[in-house]
Amino acid sequence: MAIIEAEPYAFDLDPGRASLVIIDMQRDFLEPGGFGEALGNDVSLLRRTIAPTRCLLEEARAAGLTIIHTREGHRPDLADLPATKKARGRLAAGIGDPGPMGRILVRGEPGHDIIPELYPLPGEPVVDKPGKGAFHATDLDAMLKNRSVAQLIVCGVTTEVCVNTTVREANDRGYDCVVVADCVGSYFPEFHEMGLRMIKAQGGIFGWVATSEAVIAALQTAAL
Ligand code: TIU
Repeated sequence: MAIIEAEPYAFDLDPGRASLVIIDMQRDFLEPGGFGEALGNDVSLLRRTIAPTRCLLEEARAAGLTIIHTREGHRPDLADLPATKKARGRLAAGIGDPGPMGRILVRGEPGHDIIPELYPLPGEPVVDKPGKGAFHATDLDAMLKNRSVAQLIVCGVTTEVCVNTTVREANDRGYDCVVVADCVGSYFPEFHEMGLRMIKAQGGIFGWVATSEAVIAALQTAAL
């Protein structure tokens, strides 16, 4: 066990039962020309998460944590794309349509893939998810249970959308979640701030919030 200095109070990390879950660090959200930009967003706002997430990923790999990556996207035939999700935003170029990085949010297209800085190693599961939450219509819960994972250290984008949805899903399934403040990001700074406050309020109603520095310190202590 190791202690992560966190809010609203210290988190007892059990590295043998913890997973680093990196949510949707895809080119479609972090690079120009993808889905994020199609929605009218400035993708540069998310890019500050890359360097700290890379450091944490390397430490988590060294500590032997289960590493899981997720990607939001759809089958090439779009059979798993709700009509409502396709219609939302009345976008000129939306999900499934061609863009500078291939068909937007479609599996197998360049824009759908994970950014090179955080690319999964062979053996690290990648969960392809059609929704905002990583548990909806995926085998994530089964994979975590098969590995006896009970604690999730959560990074990724965006704070108030896929990160919050996933943490809420995980919380209801009995997982303890630590959201890493500098490794999650939003196109809206105020939503990022409130997204973190919503998680840790009321005694940690959905989980904990910590810095990557604090998580790395705990991982290094556990390794001693
Ligand atoms: N639009 C937005 O903020 N996010 C998403 O659509 N997906 C994720 O958060 N991954």
